Amino acid sequence: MSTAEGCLFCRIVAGELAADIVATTDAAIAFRDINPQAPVHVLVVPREHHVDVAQLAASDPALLAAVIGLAGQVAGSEGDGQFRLVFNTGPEAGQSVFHVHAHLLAGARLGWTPA
Ligand code: D5M
Repeated sequence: MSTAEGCLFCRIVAGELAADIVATTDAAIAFRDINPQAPVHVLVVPREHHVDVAQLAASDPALLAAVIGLAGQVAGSEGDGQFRLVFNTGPEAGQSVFHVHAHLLAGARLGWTPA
């Protein structure tokens, strides 16, 4: 399994840092965002280190599908199955942790004002 030294989410995956974990699979884990932007705000993270969604899609599309599948599962267990997924990709898009993660947002009627 590929990990990156000093990566915050690799440390959560490894159990070195605490997180509010809501679901796990062999491929990915889901935990609550520390700074929630919606009633349900869960991060879905592949266990293996990949920098962003574009790199993950290019190198392991099945793993990306596993991340999205877990997000759908959590959306069903945390709410009514309606949800938004956001992959911030690059600093200008708001990415601050460079281990790919899907933001699963749900639990309310969501606005649409990214800029
Ligand atoms: O999203 C990175 C997200 O990660 C941001 O919404 C805060 C969240 N975050 C940072 N540290 C933690 C811990 N320790 N637990 C849970 N959530 C965390 P980005 O799209 O990269 O800006």
